[in-house]
Amino acid sequence: NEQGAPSTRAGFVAIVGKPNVGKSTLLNNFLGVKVAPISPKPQTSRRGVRGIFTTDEEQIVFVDTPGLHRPKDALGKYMNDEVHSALADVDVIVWVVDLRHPPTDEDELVARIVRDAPKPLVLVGNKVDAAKYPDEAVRLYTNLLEGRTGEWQSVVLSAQKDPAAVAALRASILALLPENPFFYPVGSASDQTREVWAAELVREEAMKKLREELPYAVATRVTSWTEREDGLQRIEAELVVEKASHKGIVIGKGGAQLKEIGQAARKQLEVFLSQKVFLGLEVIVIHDWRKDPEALRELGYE
Ligand code: GDP
Ligand code: K
Repeated sequence: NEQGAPSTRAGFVAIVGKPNVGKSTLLNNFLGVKVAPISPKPQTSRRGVRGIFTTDEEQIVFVDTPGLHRPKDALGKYMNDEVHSALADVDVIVWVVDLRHPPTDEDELVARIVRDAPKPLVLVGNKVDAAKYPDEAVRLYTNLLEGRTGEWQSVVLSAQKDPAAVAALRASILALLPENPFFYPVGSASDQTREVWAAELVREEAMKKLREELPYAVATRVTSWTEREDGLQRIEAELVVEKASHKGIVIGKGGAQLKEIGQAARKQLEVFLSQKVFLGLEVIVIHDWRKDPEALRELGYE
């Protein structure tokens, strides 16, 4: 720009579509290298953030669209302000459909919403790898957008099997974003997975509570991370100690210590993820893990 300052693009993107068309698969592959939201700007912290993709100059914040998870249930409150204002608030809408099948009622419901949304739209015909009549399907889905006045484009791909196509789609989305400063500052560890990031956060909280007792002897890892339909993030993590005697210290009297660690870590996770979190913590013993190269590698210490 005129001041010579580096200009950045950033914006909010909603991935919509009926269940099972591949939205989560697409999002996960968009993120590829996942970046943890470090500390959101105050005005953005209330959104349901699903993930963030950041390059040196660009940032996509993928957000939830309340009310569009189960289009069928939304039928009654279809013209519901919630969905419309959620979509009016984003910069780009990505509508995912499953090319293996022709549109259903649910697709038509979603189509009606996105057709009228005043935002750039990308129609993604997914699962082309398994579609018998992809061209025909694309035509049928495209027909549902008839009458749309706003800008739109379409792409056919396999979210699961074609990373190059997913990357190309991400590039087209980036090109549609407005000039904006980043909404989330970029963390230094931008090549972390969300699991590694969450494990580190749990470890930090554990270290705060255990500082005197166990300065270095706790490692953490996330063993599972699933997401419920309503957005709840269910995260299971392990605190790994070196000795059976350490286990008792981490757990504390009647489990009080572990409970405190869990509560503190859960609160942090909820702030950063802007989602409700269930955090399950377990303490396990791997004898002398700090001297065992394999254990170290497994725990993320290269
Ligand atoms: P969502 O409910 O829209 O988030 O859909 P998911 O991402 O959970 O995917 C639903 C199912 O479709 C899963 O079993 C995926 O493995 C599968 N799937 C997703 N993308 C593709 C694809 O490109 N090709 C094929 N054949 N299956 C896919
Ligand atoms: K899903």
